[in-house]
Amino acid sequence: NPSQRAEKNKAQIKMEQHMVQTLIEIDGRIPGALRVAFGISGRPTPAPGHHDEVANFAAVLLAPRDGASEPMDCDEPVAPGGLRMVFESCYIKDHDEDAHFGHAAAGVVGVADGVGGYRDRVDASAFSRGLMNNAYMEVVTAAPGTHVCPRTLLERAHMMTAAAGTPAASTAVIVSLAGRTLKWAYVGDSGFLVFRDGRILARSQPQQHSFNCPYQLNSERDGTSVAEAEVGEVPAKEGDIVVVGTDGLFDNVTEDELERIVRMGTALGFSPKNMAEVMAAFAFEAARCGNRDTPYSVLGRSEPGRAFFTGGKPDDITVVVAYIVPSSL
Ligand SMILES: [Mn+2]
Repeated sequence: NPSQRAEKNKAQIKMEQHMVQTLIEIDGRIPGALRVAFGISGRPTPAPGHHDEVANFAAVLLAPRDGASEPMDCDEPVAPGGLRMVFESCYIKDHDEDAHFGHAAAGVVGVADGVGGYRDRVDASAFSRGLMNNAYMEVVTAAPGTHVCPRTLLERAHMMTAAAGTPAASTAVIVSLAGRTLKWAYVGDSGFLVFRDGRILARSQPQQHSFNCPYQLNSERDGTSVAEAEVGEVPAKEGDIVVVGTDGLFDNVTEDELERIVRMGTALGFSPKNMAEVMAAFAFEAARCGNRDTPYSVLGRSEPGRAFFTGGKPDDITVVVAYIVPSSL
């Protein structure tokens, strides 16, 4: 029916315009200091003879730290009262196959990334969406106050998604605040970082069969089982910042760059939303930059036949940022 098709086209164009507008808005929020420090474009040059305040600010705030002081965990007094998680997310679509969920009261967030190799056969976002929907439903229907075990949650979500015969495949990561402990479980290259005092305290290591071929969950017997998921935990502290994301973030932004964004964002009083947007926008720019080195290009160059491989990897970018705060706040 032509009029339905016209309506659909109109809706599509409207959505694309909205997306472009969103990107411009997010882009406008990348602070000038970050642009200087990371050499990305879009900042007016100061007039000759004028002091470059932004460059100065960047130099002071973003200088790489020396390795002198690792964060101390055990010898600090534990503050009275409990902890909770506040989180926000930013999603910049490419093929729109990423999915995420979060539940502040239960203290849990997760992201999933539909494997693009299924794109020409089935809806490649089916498994990632199913997985995150099922995880969310499991959390909302749990008794209030339940400490979420990410591995159990991922296992249940996987079982439900597979039982429905959901097509395609997905990587996934779930991080929870269970009492005063941060716990995680992940499969493939969706990952997380925990920052304390502006430095990385804990991080995921991608599970890959080969370059660009991560472990993945699917409905078949040949997929990865949640028994192979990487799991772990670390005691949480007020002020910890958890960043959970898909490879669209981690392939395009280095750990050092994320550390610097966290330090700058903390100094500027960023909300979790600010932090997520700046990270996602930075990943977006880096992905489209042909001549800079990214984690993707550095790893890619070690592959045969890719000696001159530079630049980023355009992809869906999902960033969830969770702050650990006192439960009284
Ligand atoms: Mn991806």
